[in-house]
Amino acid sequence: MEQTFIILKPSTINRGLVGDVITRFQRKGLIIAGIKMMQLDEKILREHYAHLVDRPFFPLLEKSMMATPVIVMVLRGIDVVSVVRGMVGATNCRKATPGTIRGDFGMSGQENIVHASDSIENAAVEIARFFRPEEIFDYEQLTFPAIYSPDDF
Ligand code: IDP
Ligand code: MG
Repeated sequence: MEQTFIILKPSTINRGLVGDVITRFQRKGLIIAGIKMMQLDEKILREHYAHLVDRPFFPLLEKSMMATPVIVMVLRGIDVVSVVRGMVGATNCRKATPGTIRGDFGMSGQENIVHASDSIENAAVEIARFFRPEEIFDYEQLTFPAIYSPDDF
């Protein structure tokens, strides 16, 4: 089943929103396949945000992403990459639709609560960057038959 990669950014940690954000993913019916806390450094951020290293705001982004440890997660579900991007909302929290995580929990473009992979290909690369294979668990959550119909597969 498809997997995506999430970071609960320092804005989530500092604002005490860890439970609220994870609850949203669980209520949606997404399976937590991996979860841990870690301190990011310049090396991993330059890889993770390679598409932004030349942007003027990159030093500020780097500093903000290292401000506290973060929580990284792997979520599993059918079409999970696009489902989670929809749940997360537009990059700038002020423009994100109410009802999305960024739309409901933030007011900033940069301090925007979560990272979520933007494609299946990038999800695979990001999961491999942040997790060892043995940190990702393949198990059958008991709610699974209630979340999906055989028709969904
Ligand atoms: P995304 O997180 O919605 O996928 P990206 O364009 O991949 O957006 O940017 C990665 C992160 O860089 C954003 O989540 C945000 O924290 C930060 N960022 C993006 N654009 C800007 C900007 O114009 N100013 C400040 N920070 C930005
Ligand atoms: Mg992105």
